[in-house]
Amino acid sequence: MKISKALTIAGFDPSGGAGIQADLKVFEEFCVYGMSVVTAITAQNSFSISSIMKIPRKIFKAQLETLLEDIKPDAFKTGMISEAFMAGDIAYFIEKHKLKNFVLDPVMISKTKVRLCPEKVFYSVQKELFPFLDLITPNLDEAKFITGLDVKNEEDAFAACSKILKMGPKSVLLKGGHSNEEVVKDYYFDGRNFKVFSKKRINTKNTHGTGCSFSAAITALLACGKDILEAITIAEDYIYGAIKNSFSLGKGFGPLNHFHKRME
Ligand code: PXL
Repeated sequence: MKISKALTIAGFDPSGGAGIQADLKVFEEFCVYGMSVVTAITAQNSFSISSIMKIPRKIFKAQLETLLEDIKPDAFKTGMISEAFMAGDIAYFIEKHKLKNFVLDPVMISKTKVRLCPEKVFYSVQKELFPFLDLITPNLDEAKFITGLDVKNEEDAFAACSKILKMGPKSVLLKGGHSNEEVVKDYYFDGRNFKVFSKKRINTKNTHGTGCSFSAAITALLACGKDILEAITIAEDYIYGAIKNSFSLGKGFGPLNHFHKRME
């Protein structure tokens, strides 16, 4: 029996909705064996992040080194990167172990408006990691930060995606969920194919960890051997179902329903 393996390099969310916790839950839903390297421990619930401990370099690097000298993931993703050295260390191990199928979710600010990746750190991410990316999944704010462009329509989206591709990633999925539109549009571009995924907006506040879960689903599907566009197409449907079946938990933003497929 061949079991596909995926790795997430991300932050720890005790509330279970975002970060490593979300990623591992999603990997499991696609029958992919999940592994994780932690970048930061957040103290958070559904409405706030009260404290963050960034993982010191020695143990961050040791996690990657020890894991990867033994097991090679079929695909991997990064989420919250809290220190500049992490980008350099990840790049080093990508080259050393010839890691493939890399999805980067440029996590910058949490839903509760806490900065998870300082701007200065993101410049290191850009320099060290963009050249290795098979896919980057920015939301509108992150795309604006990366490109300086406001995306208000399809033409803007094409321009922003084109600009990001020039920085190294092989493909971009620009997520429109943070717009105020009734139809949510995600834009995919790989330099040849430009595709728009449109969905009717689901009105719910229970969307904690949507970005993490989405990039985790794509990563899991890449680990299973799907190509990027196929992986995104399946992940779009999975996330739509997970938002549609999301639930209230705590006083703030509840989580997605990661196991909705098993409840049908
Ligand atoms: O959704 C962004 C995100 C990523 N990673 C961690 C988080 C959050 C948002 O709260 O806590 C660890």
